[in-house]
Amino acid sequence: MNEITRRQAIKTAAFAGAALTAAPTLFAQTNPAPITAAPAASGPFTLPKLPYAYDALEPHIDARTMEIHHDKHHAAYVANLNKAVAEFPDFASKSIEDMLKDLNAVPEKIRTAVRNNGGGHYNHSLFWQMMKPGGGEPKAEFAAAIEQNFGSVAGFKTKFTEAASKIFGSGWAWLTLDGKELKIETTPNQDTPLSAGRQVLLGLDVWEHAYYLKFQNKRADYITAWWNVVNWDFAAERHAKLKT
Ligand code: MN3
Repeated sequence: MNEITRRQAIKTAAFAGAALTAAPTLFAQTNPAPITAAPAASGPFTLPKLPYAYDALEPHIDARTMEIHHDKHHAAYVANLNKAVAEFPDFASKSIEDMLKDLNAVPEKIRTAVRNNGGGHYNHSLFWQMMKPGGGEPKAEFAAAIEQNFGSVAGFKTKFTEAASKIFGSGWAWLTLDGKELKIETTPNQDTPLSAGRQVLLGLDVWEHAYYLKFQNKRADYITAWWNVVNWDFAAERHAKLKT
């Protein structure tokens, strides 16, 4: 191999290497979320896989936001939750639901960490399932329950939107189940209605990390877009299963 050919070969190899490095980011836009997306976080809790591709909710929720939200933010809650419970092996075998249902039973040293990171893990695990490509409208029994509690589905959407819009700073808007009754409520930070004895049927993350890349400060536009990807069937299944 002469010198010029050799240099050319090195250049070509370097270029090919660069292209390979860039490839996963490009393909991540269209392929399902890789199972190994989470940083290695040892402990009892694991990051659930997104139930659809990062770009599945486009154009309403953008792929880049979904990727960062799931792979970075949710993964960080899982890692920090594992870190917190590592010191308390007996306690660490509890389910996340049991921990959040009774925060007073959580060792005081890690109570805030479990409330924030455990809440973050629980809320986001449900949030991914509360959305789906194509969205739709509530059906049958669940639609009837919404009508009974809020007058109409449109009336429910208006009230929920208003509640989500008014949250000061970071938090969540929820449709919750309180016995048989449906309620709209909000929580700050990663607090979850489960800690107050209510089951969530539907939730909307209004932390800026959920919408800032695409919508910047325009939370109202994000909420409007979100209604197009609501997984009503998931909420209906929870309603049927959890109502008492
Ligand atoms: Mn979030």
